[in-house]
Amino acid sequence: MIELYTWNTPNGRKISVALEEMGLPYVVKPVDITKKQQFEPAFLALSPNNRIPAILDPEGPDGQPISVFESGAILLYLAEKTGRFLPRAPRARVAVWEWLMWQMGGFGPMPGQVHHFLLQPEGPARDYGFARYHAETKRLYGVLDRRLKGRDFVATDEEPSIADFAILGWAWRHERHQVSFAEFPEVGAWYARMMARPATVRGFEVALS
Ligand SMILES: N[C@@H](CCC(=O)N[C@@H](CS)C(=O)NCC(=O)O)C(=O)O
Repeated sequence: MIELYTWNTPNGRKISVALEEMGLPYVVKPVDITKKQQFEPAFLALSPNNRIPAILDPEGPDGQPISVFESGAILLYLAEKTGRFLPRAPRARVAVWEWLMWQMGGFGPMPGQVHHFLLQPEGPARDYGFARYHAETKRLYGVLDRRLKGRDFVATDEEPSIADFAILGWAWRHERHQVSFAEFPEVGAWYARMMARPATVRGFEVALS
């Protein structure tokens, strides 16, 4: 069974959602990042960047165990393993890569900075950091909103892809980074569509901490 090393965060939720959607059996191994467990040698052996999530698949390529860190790499690995949520047709496949990389490079790091600055003591440094990253986060929501116009899913037509799972993990925290779906109605409709999927709901409900 796949071991999922994780915590209850947006990047962690991407993988529990994907595992549930793919119907893969897994066991959660909580890594309490509030207690610095991500720096313990056993975890660093799986995830040298001391970040969750990571997985250990006892039945990797050639039937041998493999560990994977970085949520985008994990999503690609699981999609390749199962043949699900990553189309084979080249154009559709490239669209999934694009939106997965868009999430990994921006729609995660930017709202993550908003969360960081909101926890700082009040003052000019907090105000500057919040204004900068909140504006960039809202710009990204605007990009997503325009992309979703006339589409059910971010990169694919018939069913969601791993790009939807990746983006959903962060959209799940929209209130925390102070973004209202009233301003981004296409994102709000997509979010409701994704959250109506029983497997996705299970991915958000499973205890990760
Ligand atoms: N690019 C990484 C980011 C992972 C990441 O930032 N994880 C956070 C929780 S969401 C973490 O483990 N933080 C612990 C730390 O900063 O030491 C991925 O997508 O997997």
